[in-house]
Amino acid sequence: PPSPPPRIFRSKLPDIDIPNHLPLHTYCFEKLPSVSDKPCLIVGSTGKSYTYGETHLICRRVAAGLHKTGIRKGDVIMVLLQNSAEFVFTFMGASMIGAVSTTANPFYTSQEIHKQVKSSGAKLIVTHSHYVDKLRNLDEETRIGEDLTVITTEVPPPENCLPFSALLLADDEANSLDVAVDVGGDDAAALPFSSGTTGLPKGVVLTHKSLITSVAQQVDGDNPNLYLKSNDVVLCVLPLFHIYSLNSVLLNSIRSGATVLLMHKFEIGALLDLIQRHKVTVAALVPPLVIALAKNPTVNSYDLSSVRLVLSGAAPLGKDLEDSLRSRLPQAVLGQGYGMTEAGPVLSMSLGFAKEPIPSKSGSCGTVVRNAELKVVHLETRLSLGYNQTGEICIRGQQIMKEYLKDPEATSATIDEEGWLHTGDIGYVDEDDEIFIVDRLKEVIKFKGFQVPPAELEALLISHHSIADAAVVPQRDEVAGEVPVAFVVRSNGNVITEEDIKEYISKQVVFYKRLHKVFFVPSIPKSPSGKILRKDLKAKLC
Ligand code: AYL
Repeated sequence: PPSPPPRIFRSKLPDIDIPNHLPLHTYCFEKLPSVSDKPCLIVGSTGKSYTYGETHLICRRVAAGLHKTGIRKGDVIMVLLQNSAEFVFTFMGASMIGAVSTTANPFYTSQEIHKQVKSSGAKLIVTHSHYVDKLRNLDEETRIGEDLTVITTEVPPPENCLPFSALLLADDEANSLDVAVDVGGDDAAALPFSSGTTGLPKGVVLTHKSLITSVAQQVDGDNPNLYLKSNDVVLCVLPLFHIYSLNSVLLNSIRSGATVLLMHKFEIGALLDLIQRHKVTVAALVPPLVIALAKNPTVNSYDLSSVRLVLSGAAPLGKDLEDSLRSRLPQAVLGQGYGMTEAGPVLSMSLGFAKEPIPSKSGSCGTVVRNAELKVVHLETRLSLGYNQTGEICIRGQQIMKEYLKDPEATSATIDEEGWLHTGDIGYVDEDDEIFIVDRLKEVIKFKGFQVPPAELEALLISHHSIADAAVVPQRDEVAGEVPVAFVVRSNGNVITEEDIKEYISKQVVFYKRLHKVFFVPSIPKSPSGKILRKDLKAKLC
């Protein structure tokens, strides 16, 4: 019999017209004339601020500068920066000439950076001077200053690198260049990396259209789902190289004419001081930062009464934690956003943040964003389910990624012929249309909201001559949410120890991918097709 029509969940807010034919920067700076003199960026560590007018002008100068170094439409540049004004100038400047920014964690090891440079095809990297050593000898073919342009934000730049000021062409040059490129719509704007539902990190092609749609779904319309005002001061402590902060903090704020307070790293004292000093009104956090705000005793010595809205996302936020933060910040609306890099990224958000708010329950991820469709499908039958029935969450709309870069197979395993993106998350929608995530079907491990792809660690483990087979799975952790642990089969006669293995991995990966435990086993349980039975391994941890 023909399958019944899917049960589709929609926002309670009406659809709106989204000008997603525009280039991203044009859309974000659309209200420039009315906010030109208002602060756009404040650098937390120095207090330096840039008005909207200044920010836009510097972005244009950087656009012209990138063009002068040979970057053209469709070229990829890597933004390897901590949160800084230069991050914003580079990302927006690249957009203006149709270049694509691949963002990466500056704490990555040389090896991790190398993989992303190769896979993205980046021709230019903007970074801090002290990370340049990690870029030297990426491989024999990639020489700094020859095959790869490296720009540093500090002066003087290290050998063969250029200073950021080299990008800042004079105003008249920037104006005359008027890099008349035709960009927007289906052209790529951002290329974050994500392992998605399985395997190694892949480039996620987010177009001008997808990013504009996502931002509009959050902050546009007469009754925006996330109501940001031009007098808001939005805390930007989450790293901009991750799509959560890039989209929901930076792009949303610029579109709304709000002020972005940049913090280059998290430190509780500095954070509290900045919130108090700059009267932060909106804070985007991840659960470990919610824990810090809810539990750290120093919080009581600061005046945080300016905070009116706290958004948590990227990992599950327990009801108890949400409730304890609520008692610390009674004046603020707390709620969650649920996103996935591939989904553009936001799938749902609390309507408690709307201009005309509808409160959401503790533990809920809010309601699907407007101009999008969400369904929950049965894990075996793939049929779509109704209220309160648990299954895989799927999303459809113009905000989702175009594709995985140069990986049609992974793309079609994630987005089906009808345009539904399969998240690999397990959840349900309750009778008030609120979304609850209860589990994860996909293999990715989330350490404080950062992705740890097991396949990446397994490949490293298996490359060791003393290891015959390996599997990496998440273990629950009070603070980080999850930490990676490994099951390892030693190869014949080898006596490699847990410490040897941990050290072997930690030399090659960023801190949050480090193994917390190694268990030696005689074999890795696998399905007849060779897939690791992760559930069985996870069960051993309880
Ligand atoms: P990625 N609750 C539970 N799990 C979550 C949540 C949440 N609120 N948000 C994200 N996840 C998990 O690609 C989920 O498994 O993007 C999802 O598939 O690094 C995975 O994290 C995606 O991880 C926002 C709010 C963006 C959140 C985001 C998340 C981006 C994380 C914009 O406003």
